Amino acid sequence: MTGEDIRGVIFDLDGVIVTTDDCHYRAWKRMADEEGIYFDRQINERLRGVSRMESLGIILERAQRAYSEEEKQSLATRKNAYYVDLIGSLTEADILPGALETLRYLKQRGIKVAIGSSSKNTPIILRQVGLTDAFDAVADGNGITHSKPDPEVFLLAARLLGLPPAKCLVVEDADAGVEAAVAGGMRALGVGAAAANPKASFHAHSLAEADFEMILR
Ligand code: B16
Ligand code: MG
Repeated sequence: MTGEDIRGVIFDLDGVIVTTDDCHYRAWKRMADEEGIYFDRQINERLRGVSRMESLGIILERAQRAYSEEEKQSLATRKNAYYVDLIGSLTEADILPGALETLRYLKQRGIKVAIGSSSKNTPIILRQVGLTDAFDAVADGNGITHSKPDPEVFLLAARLLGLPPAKCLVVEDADAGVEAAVAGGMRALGVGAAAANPKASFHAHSLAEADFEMILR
């Protein structure tokens, strides 16, 4: 399948444009340690692209007791405070290799670019790394009810770009995100942890290695 009719590229944020994945891990780890809940990097892999409350649900699978809804809200709020503190130190240096070059290349070819992220902290992250004005549209966790693998965030991004889903390519590092793209009728480029996802139409180790000339041919 070629990408000759791709008119817009929707980028996932965490793990594709910026290295916030380690901040998520450290914030969840601190909260889990304080609660005496076992949590490691392998479990953390299951949280990629998944919303904050759904991520908490996965972490609580290892809890020794049941938590009430109120307690769950409070744990999620605590984790987010740790996370917001950590992302306060992000700078342009945390933009992943190849991201800026890719954005420049796509703009030059007249391709529209958007963010499609599950994160409610998307505006803070974009501001921290100096990319607030780099996208034609931003769809994030603040504008949706269902997170990946539901296609809602990508369908919103496509609508904001004024493009039908079939003309959009999604770049994702999470299996849940690749599934969301396909469910929304879009093609996906799998990178990082999703580089081997068979549901993606294109694959690359990272954005730095993605061949957009080939993808858009
Ligand atoms: P927040 P993405 C996702 O971002 C992260 O991969 C996931 O780990 C996180 O739980 C989710 O955002 C929600 O983030 O707590 O900041 O709202 O990969 O969709 O850009
Ligand atoms: Mg991601």
